[in-house]
Amino acid sequence: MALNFISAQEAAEQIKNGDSIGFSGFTASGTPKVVTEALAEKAIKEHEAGREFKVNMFTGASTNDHVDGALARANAINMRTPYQSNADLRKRLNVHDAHYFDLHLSELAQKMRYGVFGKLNVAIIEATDINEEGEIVLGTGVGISPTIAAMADKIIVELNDALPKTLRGLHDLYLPLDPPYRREIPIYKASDRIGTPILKVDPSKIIGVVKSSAKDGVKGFAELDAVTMQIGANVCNFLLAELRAGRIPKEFLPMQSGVGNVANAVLHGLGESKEIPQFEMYTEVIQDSVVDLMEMGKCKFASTCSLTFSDDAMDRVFNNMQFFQDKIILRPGEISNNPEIVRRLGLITMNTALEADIFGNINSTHVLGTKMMNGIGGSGDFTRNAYLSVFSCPSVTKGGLISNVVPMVSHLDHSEHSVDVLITDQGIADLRGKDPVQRAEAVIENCAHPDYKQLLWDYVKMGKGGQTPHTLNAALAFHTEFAASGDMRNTDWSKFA
Ligand code: 0RQ
Repeated sequence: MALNFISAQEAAEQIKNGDSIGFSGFTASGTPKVVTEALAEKAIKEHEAGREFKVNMFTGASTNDHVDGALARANAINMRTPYQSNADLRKRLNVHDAHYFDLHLSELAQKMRYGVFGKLNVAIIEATDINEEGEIVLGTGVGISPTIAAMADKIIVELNDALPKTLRGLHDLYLPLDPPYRREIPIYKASDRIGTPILKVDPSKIIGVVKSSAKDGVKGFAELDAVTMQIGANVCNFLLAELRAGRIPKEFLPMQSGVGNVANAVLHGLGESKEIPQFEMYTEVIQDSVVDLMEMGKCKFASTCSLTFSDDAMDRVFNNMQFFQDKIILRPGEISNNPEIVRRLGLITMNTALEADIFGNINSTHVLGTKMMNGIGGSGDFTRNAYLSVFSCPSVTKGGLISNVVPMVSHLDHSEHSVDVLITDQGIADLRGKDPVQRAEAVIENCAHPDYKQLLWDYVKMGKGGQTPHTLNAALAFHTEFAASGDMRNTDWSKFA
């Protein structure tokens, strides 16, 4: 069957109000770029004509502005899962214009296959290459592509000529059998290949191929500031101490690292350190710093779900595919984030908190307890199953008006049971083997900003006993004080005595 090239508008015309759509990609990488812009225009016209037009959206992780941004601005999103990081969508979901639930990324594909979220009408898949037999070479991110390609009634392919044909061979696509038939996923080291490099879809489901030329458009990193650099240095020093103590074997262990400036600073620090041996990554996202680490020979292999590189770093990789080809594997999110493999490989995981409490609980998602920032993403998949789970964040934010170390987190994503170490610009709190009061001491002394240390100690001392000495009517006083006066430092415990 010959490929049917259509315009983005023609593709959008095939999508109906209420449809459920699955998208390829993970972060901006490998995510479609043109059909959703046309879909957003269609939604706006439908709304102007007084008709309802909203769709349900399933993705690997966050997307790009062409997807979440355009559709959020058009108010065309009914349901959205599992993760987003777009400012316009954030506004919509915090007022319930869009019904968003964040979900551990590794769980989405299987839940979709079991039918938890109903039928999938359309899959929109970015491709580097496609042939008439329905063999697709995916782009720079995989996400839930194998599952949505198998489930959707119709498939729209965005064939992107900005992607080099040499991407062929980088992907390793594997769909596990669903329970009760699942066997072990046979990955025993980060570089094991277990699947196929090509996504095979039923060609009769492909309703059209839309041409595109847009790059992923991932932004480069801000210059590292003093706080970020200090956090990065603290994480490196901690890992070095663990290595010297033999708690990390001399061969090192594979690492997962979240996204953002802190993660970038940590990886940069590891690259600088002579004592850290060559290491592998088993992670969901690799950023620019990993390109540097590979070029300098420090990172010998990365298994990931996406290449979240700035355009400059992507060009460096695309222009030197011979070098990178055998150092990177791109896997589906349900494999890159798979708890079984994370536990088997003994990962060191490094993720970011919005706030941590003195007992080691982490809030990564809800600003001041109510407003969704992004979502839990893959942080729970990795943290809960890690050999060594590290969380980091600055000790304060908004110039010190907010302490990121609080008596009790205002929303819980990662509990004290899953968090081994907390690291801020102030220092390192190793929480392993400590009871709640010992953890509180480590967190307050080592991680809290000096402006907040006494307040936090006074909170602990106010407790009337129990294993975890909370004072329940005061536990969220930092947050209520910020709401009242705009400065957590004004918290007055005498009100609660
Ligand atoms: O506000 O935007 O107004 O400046 O929150 O904070 O310090 O810039 O942090 O960009 O590294 O993101 C946890 C959100 C951190 C991210 C989170 C305010 C602060 C700023 C952002 P502004 P920073 P980052 C891999 C694994 C969950 C998913 C995950 C995340 C804004 O890392 O989404 O880990 N993690 N996935 O001022 C109120 C506080 C605050 C606060 C910070 N305590 N109270 N506001 N802010 N702390 C990736 C994937 O899963 C794909």
